[in-house]
Amino acid sequence: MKLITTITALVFLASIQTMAQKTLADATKGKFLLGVAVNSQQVDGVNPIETELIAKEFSAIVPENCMKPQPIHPEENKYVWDSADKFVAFGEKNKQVVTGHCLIWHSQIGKWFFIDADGKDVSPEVLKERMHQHILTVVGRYKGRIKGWDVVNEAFEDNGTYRNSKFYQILGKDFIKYAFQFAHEADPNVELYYNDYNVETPAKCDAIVQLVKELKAAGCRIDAVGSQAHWHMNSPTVDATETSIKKLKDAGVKVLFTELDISILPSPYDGANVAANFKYSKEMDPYKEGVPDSIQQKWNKRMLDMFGLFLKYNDVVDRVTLWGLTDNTTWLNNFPIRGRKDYPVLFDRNNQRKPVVDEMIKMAKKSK
Ligand code: 9MR
Repeated sequence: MKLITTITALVFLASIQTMAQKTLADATKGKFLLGVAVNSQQVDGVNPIETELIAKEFSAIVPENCMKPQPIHPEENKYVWDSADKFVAFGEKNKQVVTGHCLIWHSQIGKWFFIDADGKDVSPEVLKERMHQHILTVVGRYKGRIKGWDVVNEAFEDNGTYRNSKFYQILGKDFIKYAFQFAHEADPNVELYYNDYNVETPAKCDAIVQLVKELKAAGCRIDAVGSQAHWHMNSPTVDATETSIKKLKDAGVKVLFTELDISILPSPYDGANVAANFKYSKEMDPYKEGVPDSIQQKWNKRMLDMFGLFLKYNDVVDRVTLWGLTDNTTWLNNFPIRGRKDYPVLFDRNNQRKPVVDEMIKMAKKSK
């Protein structure tokens, strides 16, 4: 009898152990991909613990910076492939799904893209041809090795009007259609995404839905809308997020949560426009010495509420990607105020998985 009790106890302990060791990527398998944004140091193995966690804990990766127009195409006749090549090979080695980010964006793009030798804006024809060359070259290089591309990033303002970017000024809204056409031309099998932040804002969501309809009507391929999901403690609401998922689903596209992080800090600003920058003050950086338990519990609840939505809509939610591996490496330590201490992702500053991940694993296992 005693032996049986001991064996039962051992089996129980072993199963708890396996449960605790299971990754969130395993638990979400068949529901959606679990991704992470990766920087070049992590691909290079500068901190081997980080590199190993990325390989082990996630089923998909996206490059945090190295495939953006500026780093990959800094001058008209110069492409820099080194980091992007290593990034794609890293994903293949780890059997992860690789996404490209991003082909056309108003930010992190060389000034040369929009001007001629005299520094004047190029004509619509020249800009269109530069987009064509850029997209054919970049997408073409990784043809067959990348599942999908963020084709156009952040083309709308929060009020639903088109962002007055150089692309928009020179080509009007058709620059988006051209980008999707060129990407499809470069790799007819690759998935194509439109990506933006504050997708939960009704006016912006409606504008994106309208764009999806127009692209489809023009015969363009668009597989999904990427909702960046740079979220805060109180915004967006779970309801607003659910509404945006439903609207996109009704528009006939998949939904990807492409850059998920939930800032625990007070914020003077709710967007993700990288140009935003506010002055540092101690009041805006309250958790320098650690997060009080009551606040951590609130953050956990918020992460779990949103995760519940991803699971509920897993018929259309194809991927959830964290924007950064650890609290140490997150961009939010320097945005929109430089030099703060934020805690927005799933691994802490000691590269430890946060306890909330076990809760997420349990939720994923329970859901259909
Ligand atoms: O996380 C990226 C950061 O390292 C870069 O300095 C920044 C520069 O543009 O871009 C950050 O990533 C952005 C992403 O490419 C697009 N959506 C907003 C992200 C956070 O700014």
